[in-house]
Amino acid sequence: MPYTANPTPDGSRPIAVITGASSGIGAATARQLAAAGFEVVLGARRFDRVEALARELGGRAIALDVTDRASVEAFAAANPRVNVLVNNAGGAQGLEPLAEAVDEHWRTMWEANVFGLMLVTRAFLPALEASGAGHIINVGSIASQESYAGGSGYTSAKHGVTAITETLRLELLGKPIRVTQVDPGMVETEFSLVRFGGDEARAQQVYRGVEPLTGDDCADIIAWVATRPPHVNIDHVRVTPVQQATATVVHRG
Ligand code: 8X3
Repeated sequence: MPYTANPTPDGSRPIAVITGASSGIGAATARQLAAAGFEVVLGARRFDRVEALARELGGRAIALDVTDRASVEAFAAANPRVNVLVNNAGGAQGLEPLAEAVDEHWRTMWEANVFGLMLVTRAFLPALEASGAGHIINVGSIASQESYAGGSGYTSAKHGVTAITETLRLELLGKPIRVTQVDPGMVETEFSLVRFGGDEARAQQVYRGVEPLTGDDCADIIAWVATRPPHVNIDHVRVTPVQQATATVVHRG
């Protein structure tokens, strides 16, 4: 659905920065925000993919590792103006019970989903405030609100995202910055393939008998929240396929 970006207070073209923009929800968000009139700045580790997308959308691509402070600070320095920041980078690794937790999986998940979120947000806060009408949109997960067996590394990291979103809402009160969290359930992207280390058969099982959300379904919500009037703050949106009631209760047809 087409939405239209709000005019900026200084009349300049609004700029949206999207992390993890090389695929899935991030890439779909870049497309929809560009269609809404934003100039899009795409950050991702896979620079070749993000560069091609930026070219297609008339935006800019920058190599970005959200877990690396120097990379994040260079990314922010290259983008002194920003109106909307979509913190989408993140993901899951493994589905082991805590008794068999894999240190490297936990480190990766906490670094990407939590520490990286802090680094990017901290780096862009001055520019978001200076814009006069900034917006931080954190992409969480159904795992930001629920726990499930085997998921403790990912669910604890995504619960951390919720804590950060809620904290920002308190700390930024009185400043012209909106804060939103969008929590999707089952979305067919590279998420499960990455989680299961490239095991396609296992990844496909996750969506067996379900019509999952697409990256576009989530991007539609992100574009919608980003284009509400500047005084309206959508705090939280949770979205699942109609066949998914909770993280673990799914109707498979
Ligand atoms: C992905 C949803 O249920 O695999 O964020 O944690 S779930």
